[in-house]
Amino acid sequence: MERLSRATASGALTPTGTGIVHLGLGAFHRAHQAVFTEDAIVKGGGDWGIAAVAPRSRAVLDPLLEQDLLYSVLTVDGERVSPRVLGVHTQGLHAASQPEAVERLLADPAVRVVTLTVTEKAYRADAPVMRLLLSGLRARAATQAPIALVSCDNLPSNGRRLRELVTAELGTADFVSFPSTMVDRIVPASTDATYATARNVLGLEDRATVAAEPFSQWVIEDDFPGGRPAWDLAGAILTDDVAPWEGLKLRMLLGAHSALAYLGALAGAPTIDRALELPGMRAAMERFIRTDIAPTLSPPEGLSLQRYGESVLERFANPALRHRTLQVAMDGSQKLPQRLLGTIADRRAAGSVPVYATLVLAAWMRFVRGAADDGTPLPLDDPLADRLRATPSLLELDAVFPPGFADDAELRAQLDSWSRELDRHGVLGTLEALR
Ligand code: CS2
Repeated sequence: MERLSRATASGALTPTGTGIVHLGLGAFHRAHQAVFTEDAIVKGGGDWGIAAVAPRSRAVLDPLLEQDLLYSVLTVDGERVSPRVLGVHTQGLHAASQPEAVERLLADPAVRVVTLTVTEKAYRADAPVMRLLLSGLRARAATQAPIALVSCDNLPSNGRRLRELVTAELGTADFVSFPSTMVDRIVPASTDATYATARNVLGLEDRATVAAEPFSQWVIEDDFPGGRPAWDLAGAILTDDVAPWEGLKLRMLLGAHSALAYLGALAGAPTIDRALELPGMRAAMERFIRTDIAPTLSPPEGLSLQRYGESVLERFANPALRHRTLQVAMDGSQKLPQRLLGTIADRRAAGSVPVYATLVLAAWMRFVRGAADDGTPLPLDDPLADRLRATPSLLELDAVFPPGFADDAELRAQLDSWSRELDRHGVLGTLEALR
């Protein structure tokens, strides 16, 4: 079968220039920021083509380069598949082997926006991708050409986080802004099944395709000193306060996502939709959302927490996504603070013990021990894996838990009780008893 390329796919967008550097060429970027940006160029114009930088792995970069930087996004919803070929990328670079080329781009005044999807664990000055960003900014200081650095990672106040990191290393840099954003679209890692679907619907071989859910959302703090694409025309919400959106996404959507990942993996569910179908799981998730999470949130104006919660579970139920529980379970030590521990801390401060949130925490602790309920080994893919496995009492780990957790007797008692339940009855028996 012929390969997707500019020769085989007519009509793909050809940007007029490169205005954006994107760091982190994963599945998420290709189905989220790239799509918003292509739509923004089509609707609002501008030389906003994207130079995409793969930090370490060439697994996506090489196929993309072989395909003239074209790839397809397959929007999947039950049985329906809608393909779309994207042409918004103008360059593809490999940070580990081409650092100078990336630095030159970061210093180029024509580039006015940098977007990042580098995952939670890269927000430290010694992460290679951050070192590269910092050296690019040092070079840029010569012209002081305005630029916005846009974190698209699932961290609270992601813009402020990035600002603190950058200014601690470079001092204040007035030519740089750090808008916070909330990004949302479920985009699982591609598998052989995704490549096969692409062949079917495109009639072409696409080794860089991604499948994603229909839902897509981007809420952006509007602070772009060098201008920006017309993302608003592409459906993004430009605002001066991202915080309420971020709380919703981190605690409600991602809290429930991680809950399904750990409880599901322990019970042997390979994917998120299958985890949600386990007996008693949906009811447990509904109560987790309603009784533990919702009271800690102040939603954006006009948005109903109940409807948001329902829509989250509907999205997770999409059987076409086949999002692996083990993929979502990855890097728990980096994810749980913003997804779960804030909810627990807020409920404790209000005087209650969040029963379901504590069950999820107990499930993560059991997951860390490395075996599913039926004894099948479970991988621990986490930057703190060694420490997690070596620590007898995980609550004492201050790299993960805020102060106070370990001394909270009521919380410990609830957690111990769940751990005993899980030991005796597994996830399925525990959920059964909750019904
Ligand atoms: C997932 C997220 O892998 C994970 O941790 O929870 O990638 C999630 O699918 C996206 O943030 C949804 O927008």
